[in-house]
Amino acid sequence: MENHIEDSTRFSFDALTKRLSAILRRHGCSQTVADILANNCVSAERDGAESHGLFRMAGYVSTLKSGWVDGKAVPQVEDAAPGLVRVDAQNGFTQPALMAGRPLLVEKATRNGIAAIAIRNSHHFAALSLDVEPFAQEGFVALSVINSMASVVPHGGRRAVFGTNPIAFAAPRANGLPLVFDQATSVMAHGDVKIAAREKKPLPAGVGVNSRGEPTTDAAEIIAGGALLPFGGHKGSALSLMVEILCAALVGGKFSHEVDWSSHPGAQTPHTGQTIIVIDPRAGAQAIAPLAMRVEELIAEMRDAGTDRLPGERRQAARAQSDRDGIAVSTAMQDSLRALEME
Ligand code: NDP
Ligand code: PYC
Repeated sequence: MENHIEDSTRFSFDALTKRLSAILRRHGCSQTVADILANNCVSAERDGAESHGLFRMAGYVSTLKSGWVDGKAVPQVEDAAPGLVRVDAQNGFTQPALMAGRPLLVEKATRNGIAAIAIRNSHHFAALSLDVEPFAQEGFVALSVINSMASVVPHGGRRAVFGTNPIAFAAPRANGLPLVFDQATSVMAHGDVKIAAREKKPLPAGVGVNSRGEPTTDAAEIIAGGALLPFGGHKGSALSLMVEILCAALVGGKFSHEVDWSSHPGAQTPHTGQTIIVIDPRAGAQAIAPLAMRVEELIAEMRDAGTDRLPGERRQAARAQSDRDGIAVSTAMQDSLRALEME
């Protein structure tokens, strides 16, 4: 399907996924990995997650070419404990590792009421919402965290130690699509800073500092040796600290400040870890109201209090439009994809 509007063209999900998969294959991914990553990237674009959709393709290709990541890695799943699955991604991407460990994780969460997956030796360069939402679609509550590369100054600190370290949460709703939030623990995601730098747009005050540690609203200065700040001062900083512990110390991976890709020029994907905790709200809950109904009650109260936008609603609206009309791809992005097809 193609449908031209202004300076973009709309493509079907499948057409775009096939195209991205072919690019990833061309640059060193196995067919399995290429299909999983392409699906993930197109899903983010479909959901209006500009900083983690097609925009990431150039980074994936550059990283594959640098030899920093193994695009053909086969993840090793370990049955670590009754409530814990560990996966060694073998220096591959995180999404195939999650896919490999998922059946055992769901089995354990169903049997125990709760289970976690701890993925190490992995690269995540994507939107975290896509990792948790499918669990809520199956009736589970899911919470995931992921660390990245040092780009955020801890509260009170003088240099970047934390990654932008997002937290994503998903819960089923009785009368709607799952409730999902997905947010970096920095004031702004690094991807959005890169987009602002490309478009030469000033950032709001309070996003980051330059290489001398002075406040700046220039995105280019943040990228060139500057750093981001955690959202909410010491509170966001504490959440980012927790993400580091859950994604490095717990899983056996690197802290964001330990990611050193200097020997692989062109590398962009953080080589870190991921943790997902999955809870089955149906476990032992015969005597209490179903969680999905209670979520609905809370949302009704929020609406009554005046809330007109829930987290995830913009994403859902973008998805609905993409499903209806196709996914809009700008002319500039089409040029960029064409270049990756020729490289
Ligand atoms: P945003 O600040 O844009 O949004 C964070 C959350 O708040 C979303 O769930 C969003 O819902 C919701 N939201 C935004 N505005 C409102 C509002 N006015 N009222 C109610 N809810 C609102 O996200 P970030 O910039 O922090 O993160 C962007 C993406 O970057 C995420 O997908 C994240 O996973 C990704 N990322 C990935 C990293 C990695 O290492 N892989 C590192 C850092 C970030 P909605 O989505 O509907 O707008
Ligand atoms: O946008 O902050 C970000 C990011 C880091 C790694 C992947 N995305």
